[in-house]
Amino acid sequence: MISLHIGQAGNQIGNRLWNLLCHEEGINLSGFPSGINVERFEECDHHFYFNESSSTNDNTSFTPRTCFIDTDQQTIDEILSGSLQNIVHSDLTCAGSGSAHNCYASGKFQSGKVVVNEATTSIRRLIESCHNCKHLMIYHSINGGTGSGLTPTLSGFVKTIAPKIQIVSQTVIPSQNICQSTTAPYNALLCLVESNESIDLRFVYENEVLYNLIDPLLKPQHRLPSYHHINHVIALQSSCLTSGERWKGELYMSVDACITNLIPFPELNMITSAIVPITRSTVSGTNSRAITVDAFMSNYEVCSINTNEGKYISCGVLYRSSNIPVQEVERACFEVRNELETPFVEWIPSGFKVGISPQPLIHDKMAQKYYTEPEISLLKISNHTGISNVLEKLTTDYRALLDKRAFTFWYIGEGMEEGEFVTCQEGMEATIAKIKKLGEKGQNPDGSDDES
Ligand SMILES: Nc1nc2c(ncn2[C@@H]2O[C@H](COP(=O)(O)OP(=O)(O)OP(=O)(O)O)[C@@H](O)[C@H]2O)c(=O)[nH]1
Ligand SMILES: [Mg+2]
Repeated sequence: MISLHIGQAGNQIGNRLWNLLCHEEGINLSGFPSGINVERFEECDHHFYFNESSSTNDNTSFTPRTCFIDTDQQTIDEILSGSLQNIVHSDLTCAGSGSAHNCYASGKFQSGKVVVNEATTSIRRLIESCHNCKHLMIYHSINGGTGSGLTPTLSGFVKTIAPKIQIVSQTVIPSQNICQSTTAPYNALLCLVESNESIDLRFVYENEVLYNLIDPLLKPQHRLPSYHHINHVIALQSSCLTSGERWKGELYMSVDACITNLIPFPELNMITSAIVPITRSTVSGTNSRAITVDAFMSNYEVCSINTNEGKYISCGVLYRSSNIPVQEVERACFEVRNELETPFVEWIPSGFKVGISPQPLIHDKMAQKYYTEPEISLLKISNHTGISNVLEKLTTDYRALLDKRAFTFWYIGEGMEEGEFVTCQEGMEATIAKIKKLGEKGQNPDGSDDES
């Protein structure tokens, strides 16, 4: 796995991610075994996230297989002078000479141009440094200019030089009710449509939803959620997703299997997730049945999707616990699907992919202050027809700006063609129509209905 952190949000999430991964794998922030939990360290496949090297005195050290990229030097300086300074050195970073000032076209053309050669060289070197690189994970927000404009170029580059690498993204999309920048709808839609072919699976997050989820956890300590807190949830999602590959157990689920099971058609690649019982203030149970039922009956999703409306297309459930019977999990999933009648599309008879990691979820020091470490936790990842409402809201905002041709001169001035705006809108409208059709009763994926 190679991790790319693009733009300010991507870099800040990266900061939390590598603090967490080092802590849970038993590696200190200088890249050496920390000696804290020897068992956890020894049972882990560190090669999933790290490159290993031996130094002269036979000390094994680990280097994150990652690159921190931004058009803005300041973001990179913060990484190089922050908590990761002894493990992320400047050869794992690429900085430009000025931000893309919230304009996708600048991130794609002008500001992006300054950093793109160095970034592609670094990515090529990272791919060559792995024995058999299977996945690349991109962390970014698509509200600003760099995370939206540079990502399609870099993911397209990876698909050109290494088409077999599966690209997964952890994408912060504009929130429905909080204003983050006036041009966010353009940046987001242009990026989503342009990178749709190169990104195989995309996990989406809305900051507003994350704030609301974790606010009750912080209230008792009179704290308000900050990026620090919500970035931890995004980092935790990656940690849970890959936990089964790093600590193999009886029912292990690979990232590959996850992609195959979740994506029935390439364009339906937007996935929502929920981590239970982390993102809530009360723990309703400590067995797999209780948390499975809770994860499906309540809404802990990290984007503004209502899973009680619409239908699941496919779904993955990944448990983390050192003591969890496979039968109990299988029984819980059966119950959710059949007895509680969770709505699934009719044309996928078995909508679950199940995995168990024997390594329980843990938090690094910063996060231990706010989050609990349950004995059993569950990451639920869903391809759900409700994502069409999220995309529709974004498209409505995009259309409102475009109808007035507001701000388009900035984009055209940076090198975009005016026609691209309409093509993008039409592309997204077609995707939304397809998702909605899939949720209609008796509707087959090819658009025909059961009676015809
Ligand atoms: N979850 C999360 N969201 C962030 C963070 N920092 C910024 N954002 C969100 O991302 C949006 C802008 O994205 P940035 O990542 O700052 O922009 P950028 O990709 O650096 O692009 P430019 O600054 O325009 O070149 C902001 O409006 C925020 O909504 C962060 O640390 N975590
Ligand atoms: Mg920036």
